[in-house]
Amino acid sequence: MPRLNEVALATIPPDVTRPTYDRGNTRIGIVHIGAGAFHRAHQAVYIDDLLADDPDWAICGVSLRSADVRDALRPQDGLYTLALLDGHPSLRVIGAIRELLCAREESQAVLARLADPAVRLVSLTITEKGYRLSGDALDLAHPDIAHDLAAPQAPASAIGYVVAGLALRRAAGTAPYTVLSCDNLADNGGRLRRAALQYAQAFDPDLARWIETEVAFPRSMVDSITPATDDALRERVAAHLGCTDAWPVQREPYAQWVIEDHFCNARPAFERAGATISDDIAGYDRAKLRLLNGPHSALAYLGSLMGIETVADAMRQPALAGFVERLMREDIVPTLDAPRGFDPQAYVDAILARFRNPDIRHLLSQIAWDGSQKLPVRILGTIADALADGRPVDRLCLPVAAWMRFVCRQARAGVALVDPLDATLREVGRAATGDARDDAAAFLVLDAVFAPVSGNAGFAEALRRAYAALGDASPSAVAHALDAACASMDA
Ligand code: CS2
Repeated sequence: MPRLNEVALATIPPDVTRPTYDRGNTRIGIVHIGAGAFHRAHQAVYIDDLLADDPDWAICGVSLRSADVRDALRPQDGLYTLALLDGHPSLRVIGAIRELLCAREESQAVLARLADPAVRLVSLTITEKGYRLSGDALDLAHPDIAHDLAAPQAPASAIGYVVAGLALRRAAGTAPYTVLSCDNLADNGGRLRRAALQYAQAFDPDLARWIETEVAFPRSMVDSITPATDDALRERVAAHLGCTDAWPVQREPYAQWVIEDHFCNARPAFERAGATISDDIAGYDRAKLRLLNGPHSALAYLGSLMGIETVADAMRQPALAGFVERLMREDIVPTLDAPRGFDPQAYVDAILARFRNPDIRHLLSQIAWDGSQKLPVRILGTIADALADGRPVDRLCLPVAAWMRFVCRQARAGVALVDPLDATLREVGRAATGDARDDAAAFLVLDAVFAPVSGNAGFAEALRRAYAALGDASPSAVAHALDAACASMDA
């Protein structure tokens, strides 16, 4: 079977949507760092919708370390297939990515792109851990950051590249690019800005001042459920297209992108592709992180302990589905500062329906990755707010306790965790005895994880209760704890 590329594009069946614009006429205007599945299923699709009207915004997709995406897509001229998962999955070939680079192997080419005046936007999806933060500040001791500070012109980290590119532009008298974080972090733009300033300050205070006054770091909220690519998808795409695609992507039909209206250089007309440009995105941001990502992580840890594989399967378990719904409506919604016109209960309804979508096989194990990075933004901030308002946090603590049990179980089984704190977590997990007081104390010293509730005695007590409530963390013990958590709140 031939490989998907510009030539093969002419042979694919007519029901597959494809670029309506002449790709050869487009110009690269965006460098995107972290060209993984989420970027390709989300932001690149919005850009694909815009290129017919404005060809100046094609994307150069950069992976920092792995050459896998470049090696899969370069032979395909950057083309790949998006499957939209609903009752009748539809396929679409996306043409927005014109160039793929692996920074570890092609550092000079990445820096040259960043310096190119035609590039006016640098966007990022590097996941929570890619920001190299410890609590709210940049982790200057992280090996990548230490490496970059010693040789800022030859960086390894995302922050290192963003700042190196800005330094080249400043030296050349080129206007800076806007830096747009598209990760699931509260105040993602603000955090990235502070990290970039802290980093630049450490080796070139003049550059830091220039960045501070000249460069915009808008915040954004991104949303679309994007299960990892599997062989079933590759086979389905090949069978339909009549050519192979080494790395198609899949997602639910729903997508949302809210972007703060704060740019220091030109920008694409995102709103024409359905994105929202807003002055105030903090409300959207918080609602999404707390009401979608928080419950996702709750399902991931509680569901994994119960031996469940996917989000949709978890939603078919009455104890789990009932618990998560109560968590959302009664514990999380009161902590939101909802944007005007936003109906939180309708938003909950929509999220629950998305979680139940039977056409999506979204593995709980994928969501369980990087718990040490996700829990602070997804659940612990909610707990901190609830405590400050004097509301009960017992139910909110159950997913956190389930994460701890999950860590212990993986550690005992000798299974590596996908988590930057893997080594530490495995040590804590191996030493755990099941005693709520001792185990909670061992986890609570992980400052970077528990920063939002640091030193709060009420939280520590509730966490111990939740941990004890999970009993031996067997499926039946977890189901019992979930029922009991709902019943006790009714009493
Ligand atoms: C998920 C998110 O993997 C995870 O941790 O919670 O990727 C989630 O599917 C997206 O944020 C939805 O927009």
